[in-house]
Amino acid sequence: MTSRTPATARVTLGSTFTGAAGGGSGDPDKARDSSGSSGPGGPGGPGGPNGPRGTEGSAGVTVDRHLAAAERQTSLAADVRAGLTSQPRELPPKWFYDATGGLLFDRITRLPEYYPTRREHAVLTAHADEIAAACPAATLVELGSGTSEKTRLLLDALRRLGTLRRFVPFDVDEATLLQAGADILRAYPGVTVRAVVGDFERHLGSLPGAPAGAVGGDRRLVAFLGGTIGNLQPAARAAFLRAVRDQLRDGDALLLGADLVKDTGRLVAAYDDSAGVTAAFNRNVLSVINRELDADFDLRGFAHVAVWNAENSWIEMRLRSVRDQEVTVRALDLVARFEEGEQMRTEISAKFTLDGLRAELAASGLATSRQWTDPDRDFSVTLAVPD
Ligand code: AVJ
Repeated sequence: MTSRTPATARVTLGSTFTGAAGGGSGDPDKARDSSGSSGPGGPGGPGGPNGPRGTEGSAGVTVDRHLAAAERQTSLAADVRAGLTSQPRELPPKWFYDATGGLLFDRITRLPEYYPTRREHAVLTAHADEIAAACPAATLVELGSGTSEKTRLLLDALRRLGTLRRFVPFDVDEATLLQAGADILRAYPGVTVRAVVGDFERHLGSLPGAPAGAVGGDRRLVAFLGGTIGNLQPAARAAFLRAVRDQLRDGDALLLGADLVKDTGRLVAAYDDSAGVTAAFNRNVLSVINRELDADFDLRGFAHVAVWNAENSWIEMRLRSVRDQEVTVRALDLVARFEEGEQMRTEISAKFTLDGLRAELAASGLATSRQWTDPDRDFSVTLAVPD
C-alpha cells in the first residue's frame, strides 16, 4: 500500500441544500431530502443554493469525502462476498445503516427495553459541563455521528464555556451528515461545520486541523458515543483506539461511551424487543444487500436471534434461516445455500466493565482522566488523554 493522499473531494454546501449537492458522488435526491426546512439565510442568502461552493468559511457545511459512493460499493461487495463464503457466515454491522436502518435505529433508541441511549443521555446531561471544563475544546469531533441529540449536550456545554468554534461530524453516510450538519448550523450561529464522510476504522488520519480563525488554542474533543466501540472485535478495538490516540495532540481528549455488563435478561431484551423493531433492523441488512448488490434475500426467510456470549462478554445478533433456501447475489455472481436453522452473525455488541475499559485504553496509549456512569451503573462515559 502506497502512502498516497486519500482521494478526497471537498465541497461546501449552502445552508439550504436544494440543488447544491452536485459535488460529484453525492446522491442529489438524498441531499434534497435532507434539507428539511430552510436555514436562517434562506434561499439566495450568502450560503444559499446560489452561493459559492468549494470554499470554506461561508455559512455552509463543508464536506470532506474519503469514501466515494463507488468505494463504498466495493467495500460492501467485498464484505458480503467474504461473509457469505465463510463458515459460519457473518456480515459486518456497519451495513445496517442506510436511510431505513437509520430510522429503525432511531426507533430502537426509544424502545422501553433499549436503555443505552437514555442512560448515556443521563450521564451527559449530568456531566457535560465537567467534560467541557476538562477539555475546553474549540472543535468537537463526533465519530459515527448519526443524528444525535446527545451531541448537543456537549456543544451546549462548550458554548457555555465560550470555546466552541467548530463541529466535525464523521460518518459513513453522507445524507445523515448533511442533515446533522444543517441542523447544527442552524442551532449554533457562528459555529462552522466541517463534515467528514469516512469509515472511522480507516480514515481517522484525515481529521481536519485547526479551525479557521481559531484563537486561544484549537483543542479537539473527539467523541465516540452510543457504545459503538462494542461493535468492534477486541483486536479491531485496540487498533481503533491506537489510531485515535495517534491523532490526539496535547490538550485533545477522547470521550468514549461504552455499555456496561449487567443482568443477562436485560441485555438480551435490549436486543430482542417485544415490538420487533430490532428484528426489523437486523433483517434490514438483507434489504441493503438486495438493493445494492442485486440479491434476492427473502426477509421472511430469516428470523432474528439475540444471544449473550458470556465468554466474550458480548451480545450477538444473528439471522437464522427458517428453511433450506438459496440466495443469489447477482452483482457478485454468487449463490449462497442456507440450511434450515443455519445462523449468520450480523453484529456483536460488547459490554464492558469500568476497569476493563481503563485497561484497554491504557493498552492503546490512552490514560483515563475521568469516568462517569448513570446512577444505576448501566452505561459509562470515559474521558481519556494521550499518555
Ligand atoms: C449503535 C452500535 C451502539 O450495539 O447497541 C442496537 C446498535 N444493534 N440494537 C448497539 C444496535 C441492535 C447499537 N450501536
